[in-house]
Amino acid sequence: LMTFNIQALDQATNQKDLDQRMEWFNDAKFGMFIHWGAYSVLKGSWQGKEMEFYAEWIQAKADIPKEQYVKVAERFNPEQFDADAWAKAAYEAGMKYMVITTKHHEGFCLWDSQYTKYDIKDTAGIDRDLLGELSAACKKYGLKFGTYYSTIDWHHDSQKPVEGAKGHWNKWAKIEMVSPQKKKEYVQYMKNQLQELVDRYDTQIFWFDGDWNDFWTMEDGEDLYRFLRKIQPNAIINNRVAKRKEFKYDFGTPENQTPGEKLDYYWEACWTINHSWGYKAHDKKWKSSQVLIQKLLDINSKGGNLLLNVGPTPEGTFPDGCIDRLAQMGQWTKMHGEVLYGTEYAPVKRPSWGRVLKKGNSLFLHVFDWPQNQQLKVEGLAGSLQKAYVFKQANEALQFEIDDQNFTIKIPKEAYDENSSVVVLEFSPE
Ligand code: FHN
Repeated sequence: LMTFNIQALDQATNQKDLDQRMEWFNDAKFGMFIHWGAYSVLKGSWQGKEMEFYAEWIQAKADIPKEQYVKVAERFNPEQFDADAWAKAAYEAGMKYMVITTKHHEGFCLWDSQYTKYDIKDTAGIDRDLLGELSAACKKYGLKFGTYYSTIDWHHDSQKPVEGAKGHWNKWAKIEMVSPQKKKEYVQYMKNQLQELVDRYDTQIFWFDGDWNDFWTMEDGEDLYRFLRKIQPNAIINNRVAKRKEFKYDFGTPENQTPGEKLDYYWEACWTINHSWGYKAHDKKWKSSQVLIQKLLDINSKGGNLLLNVGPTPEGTFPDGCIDRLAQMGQWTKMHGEVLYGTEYAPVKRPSWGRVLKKGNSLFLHVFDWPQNQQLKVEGLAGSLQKAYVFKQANEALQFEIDDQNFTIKIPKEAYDENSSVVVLEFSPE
């Protein structure tokens, strides 16, 4: 295997261009992930048995032979799909971009690709341009449109499961190329399809997945990263286009959990509202909107974005549990947009009572648990504090004490309510 030359890539990615490309993303803070495909038809169950693990892995977990799984894809029929409703729900939740699985590991394409018959047109007989409708709806609501593309492909004849692969990532997670020639063909297949996603849907975000296998996509001369830089220069690319452990361009994508500290590169965490990316009829364990908002703020306080996932039904609707969570998050983001978007990591010690965001010369103390002693302590703060007040109550200055780099702000009891869970600290310009 030719080693991946990350240094060679540096010429293709200088920090100034990267910062310029990532600016909208860095300000956006919050996006919607959509997992929708042939797997949605099965709703997480196979032959009457509810499967464990993610619904989009059902072909692997139930070990469904390819020819039998094609019959599942033939049943994909999103008769209630309403792109405007999806984009509107994302917009009203306060999300600034949307990333949809155009081809997940199963290999089924959510658009009529000229490079395969395994797509919505030739296999499922769907005449609608689903991605075209969705990218247009995202444009209407001012959302950036992004495309998830799996580098592993359980349907393509270039790949086969690694026999005897053990454990959680059973045989369909570890795949290998059947021959060097087939690998070349597959890399070209990917490039052809990614070109289609650019030409037809003007994708602004390439979201790759499947890097735990091999990063053949980044071998010199064949690497997808440089290819995409050329065909869609302003688009941003997640780091699973290679091995996410070594490769951090354009933005890193740790799964679900978030790091303890700020990362020294652009990054985004993805999370599900329940516990499966693809639709699982029996998974009703919806996280509360409070948990989701606190997750958003935790990630933002460490310099990252939250990509929150919805797994639509096979008919093309959002599950009920998602709709009300998204609406509740929208109420919060609408009220707190000023102290959320365009913020950045605040260089202070992370407090136990909440999370801190920075914007210009202000700090926003997002309080999750009001301290009983009515005092908010912020440690490791530099700068001269001019004014402290509860968000939207700027004319009621709060008392504060300074002890070296530790600030204690006194909060009157009447300020404690869920609509004013933010304290603003204004510092004099450095
Ligand atoms: O295997 C996929 C999984 O199905 C899902 O798409 C998540 C989303 O980030 N990514 C992979 C697991 O890391």
